Amino acid sequence: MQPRCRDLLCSGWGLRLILKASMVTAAKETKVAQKSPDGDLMRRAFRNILLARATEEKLAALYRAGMIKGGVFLGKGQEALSTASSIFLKKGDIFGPLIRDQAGRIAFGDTILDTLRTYLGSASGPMRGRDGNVHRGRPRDGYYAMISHLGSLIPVVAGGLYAKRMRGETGMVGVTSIGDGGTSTGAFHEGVNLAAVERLPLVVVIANNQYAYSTPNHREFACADLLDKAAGYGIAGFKCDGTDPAACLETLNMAVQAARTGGGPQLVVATLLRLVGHAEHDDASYVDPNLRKTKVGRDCLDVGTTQLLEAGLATAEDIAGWTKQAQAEVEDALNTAQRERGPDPNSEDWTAISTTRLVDGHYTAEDE
Ligand SMILES: Cc1ncc(C[n+]2csc(CCOP(=O)(O)OP(=O)(O)O)c2C)c(N)n1
Ligand SMILES: [Mg+2]
Repeated sequence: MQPRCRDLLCSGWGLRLILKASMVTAAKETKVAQKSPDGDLMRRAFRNILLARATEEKLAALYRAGMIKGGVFLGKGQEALSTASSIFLKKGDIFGPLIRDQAGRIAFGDTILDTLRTYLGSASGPMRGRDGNVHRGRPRDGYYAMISHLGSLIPVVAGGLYAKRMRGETGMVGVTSIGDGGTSTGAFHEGVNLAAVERLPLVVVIANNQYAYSTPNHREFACADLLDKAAGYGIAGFKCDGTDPAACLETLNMAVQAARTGGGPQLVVATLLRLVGHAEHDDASYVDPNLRKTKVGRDCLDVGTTQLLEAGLATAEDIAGWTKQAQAEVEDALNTAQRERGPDPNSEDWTAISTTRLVDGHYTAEDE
C-alpha cells in the first residue's frame, strides 16, 4: 500500500484538499466539494456543543463547591471537534472517548443524567457509583470506558474492530481520540501501526490543543506537523481547524465515511486550544497569552454561533432558547442524581462491572 497523506485544510464553509505526493515535493492543490454541512446537521451539532458546555460548566461549579470526588477534566474549546468525532457513528460502531470528550459522549448517546450520576457517585449510574467520572462507558453498546493511560484506547478500539471483523461484521467504524502529547506514547504507535497493517476501519482524532499539561508542542515532538505521522504509518491523514464546527463536521464526515467504506485507518489532526486548565485544579497560567488571541484560541461556540447566524440557519433568539433548554436539562438531571444514593458497601456486588458475566464461569448465549 502506498503511503498517502491528505492534508485537508478547512476554512469557514469551504474546503481545500491538498494531496502531498511526498514530504519533500511541493504540495499539489485540488479543490473538492465546496458544499457546507447541511443545516440540520449544523444545528444538531451546535446544540450538542451547547449541552456539553452547560454540563461542564455545572461540573466545574460542583467541583468548586467540593461536591465531586477526584479530578474534573473539561473540554472547553474542543466541543466542536469532539461532537464531530461521534455524530456520524451508528449502532454497531465503537466510540472510545478521552478526557475532553464530554461533547462526543453526548453525541454518541450518553445522557446528562448518567454523566452527573457518575460524577456524583450515584449507584444508579452506569458505573454503579464505583468508578470515577471520565471512566464511564457501556462497552456492550460500543461506548468504551476511557483508559487513563494515554494511547491505550487506540489498540483497544483497534482490537474491538478486529474482533468484529473476525465475527463477520462489516460496515462498522471505530473512532477514538488522543491529545498531542499522547501521540508520543508507545501505545499510540502500536495501536495505529496494528490498525494500518490490518487496514482496520479506525479513525484516530488528534486534538492538538498545543500543550500536554504544561508542555508545549515544540517540547513534545520534532516532526513539522503531527499529520506527518499518517504518512509514516501508511494511512490517510486529514487536517482541520478544530475551532470551526463546520470544518470539523466536514472533515470527520469524510474520514468516517472513508474508514467505513474500506479506506483503512484515518488520522485526523485538529488544531485548537483548550480554553480551561488541564483540569479544574489548574489555572493554565503557562499558556502563551498570544496564542489565545490567534485563530487557534477561538471558542468553537462563538465560531458556531457566527456560522449559524450568517448562514441563516438560526436566529439569536433560537440560540438563546437552546442555551436555556440545555441549562434546564442539566438542572433536571442534577436534581435527580442528587437525590439518588451511593453504593452500599454491605450490599454491593464487588465484581468488576466488565467481568460480571464471567463470575463462576457462567456464560450466557449473549456472550457468544
Ligand atoms: C501513558 C501516560 N503518561 C502520562 C499520563 C499523565 N497525563 C495525563 S493527561 C497528560 C497530558 C496529556 O496531554 P495531551 O495528550 O496533549 O492531551 P490534553 O490533556 O492536552 O488534552 C498526562 C501527561 C497518562 N495519563 N498516561
Ligand atoms: Mg494537548
